[in-house]
Amino acid sequence: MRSPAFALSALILFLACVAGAGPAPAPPSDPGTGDWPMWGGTPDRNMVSNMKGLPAEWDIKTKKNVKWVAKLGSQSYGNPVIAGGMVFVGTNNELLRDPQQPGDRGVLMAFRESDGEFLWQHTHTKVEAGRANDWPFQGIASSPLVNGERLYYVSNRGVVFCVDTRGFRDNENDGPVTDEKLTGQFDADAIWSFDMMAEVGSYPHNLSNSSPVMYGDLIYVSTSNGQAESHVNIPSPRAPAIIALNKDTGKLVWEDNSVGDRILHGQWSTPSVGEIGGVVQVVSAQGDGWVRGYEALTGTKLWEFDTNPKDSVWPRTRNELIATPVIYQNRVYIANGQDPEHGEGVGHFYSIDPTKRGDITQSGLVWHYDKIRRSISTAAVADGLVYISDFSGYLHCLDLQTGQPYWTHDTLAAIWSSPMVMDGRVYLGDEDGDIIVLQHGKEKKVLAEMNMGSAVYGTVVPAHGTLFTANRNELYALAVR
Ligand SMILES: [Ca+2]
Ligand SMILES: [Ca+2]
Repeated sequence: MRSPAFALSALILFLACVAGAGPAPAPPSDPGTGDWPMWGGTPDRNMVSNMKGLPAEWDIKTKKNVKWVAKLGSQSYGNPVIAGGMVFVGTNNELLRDPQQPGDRGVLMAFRESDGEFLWQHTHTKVEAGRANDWPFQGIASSPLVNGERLYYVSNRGVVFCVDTRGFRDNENDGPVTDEKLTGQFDADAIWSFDMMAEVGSYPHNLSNSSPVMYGDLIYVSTSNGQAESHVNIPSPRAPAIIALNKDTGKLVWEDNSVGDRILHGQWSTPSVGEIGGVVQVVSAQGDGWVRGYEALTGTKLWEFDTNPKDSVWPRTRNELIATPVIYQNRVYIANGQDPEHGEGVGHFYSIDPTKRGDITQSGLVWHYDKIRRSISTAAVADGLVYISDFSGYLHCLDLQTGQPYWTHDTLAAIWSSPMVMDGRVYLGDEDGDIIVLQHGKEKKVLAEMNMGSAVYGTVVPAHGTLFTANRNELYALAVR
């Protein structure tokens, strides 16, 4: 006779087969056991790691707890990822590692994780149309996704690249792309590329910024399609806001253009993936200020949520979405805000129920926190608490269930980066170059504050007991000595 447990597991297996379920999604939140292979560590993009033994303080002058420092270009907006014994980060070309590749370029650099030795770089000249699509000296803002020996990112030219993490150091030129002009040990081995400007008509506004995420055989990126430099029209209103590409071939699998010609400015958010109410969804924050959820494998739109009050007016009170949506226990958490060049203003932060369908602006509203300013930060959700920072410099600690604040902290500087919860602490960098460390919990307690010498635009991320973070022109590895 079958045991009830056996019957139950057989039933679950049966239901999974009936539902045509794809591969299981990655577990939620970084387990803290090794690599940090993408923005947010895991596809749910929750800025939380279970890693222990991380440094609570360091000093870049005395080198206390500084494992190594590597030079970057003069402006670095790409958040580092760590995988396979390497660290990958986007920057610009002002370091000029290779005189054969001169001038302003976007640059992806690879370093050895153990000692920071430079391994290889992939450089891209600027888009010929100029600052309308590709702002001078901004470099590569995309945080790569690493899957095995394949690395995916979006260049400053709006091209999705798949490259070999080993470059040409494995003495193999991986294809289909095998016509690289530079094939030395410091050069990148491209595998395939997908030009979003040429293939889907994207017109990135000022900057292509999207960090890829993956589910099954698909890679998801937002296109950055936006307004013309004049801000009076959308040159490419039919271009999709989000696309899905096959990870092996780079072929387009699905696309969606629900946003149409309603883009307020640009589209610089990054998609997330998670299982929500039994359905694997891609969640995408788009240029009309709406967040949308899609069935991951088919691209079928499931829901959409407006993050702006209906009576708000762009640009004074109506915002776009630059932050990344965080998926946590059948909810989506996201703040809205504006391009940092627009300065400070009112903001909104939401807990959304993405198990609802259709226009869920009312039906899917779990709670709304309106005591936040404009934000481009991604949330961290842990132990019944939500941490979210804003561009006016405040870090807010909210109750997960109600959205009521436990405390706020003023860093006294603009914040571009995102709070990271790990090892019982919250880490957050600001534009003054300070990284603040607070105690994780309902009581506010500042533990330490370290200056990094120049603005910190990126987030502090962990791998193998070491913290990695960049200031404008240097990449730091920080570990307890
Ligand atoms: Ca190779
Ligand atoms: Ca190649």
